[in-house]
Amino acid sequence: MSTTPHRRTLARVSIIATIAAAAGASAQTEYAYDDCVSNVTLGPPRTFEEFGDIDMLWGNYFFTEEPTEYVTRVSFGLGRLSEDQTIRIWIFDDPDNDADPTNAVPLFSMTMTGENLGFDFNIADFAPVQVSGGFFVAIAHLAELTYDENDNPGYPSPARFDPDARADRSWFFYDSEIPVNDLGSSGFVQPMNGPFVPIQGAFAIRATTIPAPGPLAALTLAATTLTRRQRERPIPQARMSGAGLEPATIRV
Ligand SMILES: [Ca+2]
Ligand SMILES: [Ca+2]
Repeated sequence: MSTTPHRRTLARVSIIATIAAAAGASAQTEYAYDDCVSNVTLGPPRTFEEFGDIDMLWGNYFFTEEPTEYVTRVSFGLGRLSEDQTIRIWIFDDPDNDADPTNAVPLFSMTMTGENLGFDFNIADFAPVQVSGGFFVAIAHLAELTYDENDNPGYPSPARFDPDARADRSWFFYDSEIPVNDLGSSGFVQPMNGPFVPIQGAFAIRATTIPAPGPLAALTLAATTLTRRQRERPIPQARMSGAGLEPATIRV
């Protein structure tokens, strides 16, 4: 008995799906500096009151192990957010691969609603984003100026970090609006080992990469690239579990 054309088509689809799944699972790399205990959060000092709301962007600089890889997931811990919990995830490529992201070029961004999950991570999955050598993965959030019952100004502290981790690969930026096409021109720029940082450390931000998208992912990437020109693609949910400790907050 011969196989019908219909069955041959189904078999081919099944094989492609299997190959794509195997390629996706076989060689994921997760880049991280934190050790899962990121117990300090960072936000603007109240002396910034005269500037009003502060746009923040903070991130980790990584080097790909292979010449080219594809970021498919960003995981990140958060501290206290503004009442508007919108955060934006950014991926930049650094053209000169010098561990300094101030001249990095934005490749991708998406918004979602973030949550302070303590030591747990918010997770964003998206179509593969190609990076080479040095790349910078960052979170942005508008730190809203508020006043307490005694009329004292204050800001949330959304950037969560691990004080035990290397500090030279984590950077943060403040401005009234972060100039993402020229990060170095931000009003305030600091690496986390900089002179204005009283507690040093690495942000709880991780990137997961694959060496190359599988055939199905490549199709998705092509479709996504077309879609992204028309609209932003928010991922609706931040995954939530557990609750964390908040023993320290710094204001820089
Ligand atoms: Ca690069
Ligand atoms: Ca650079």
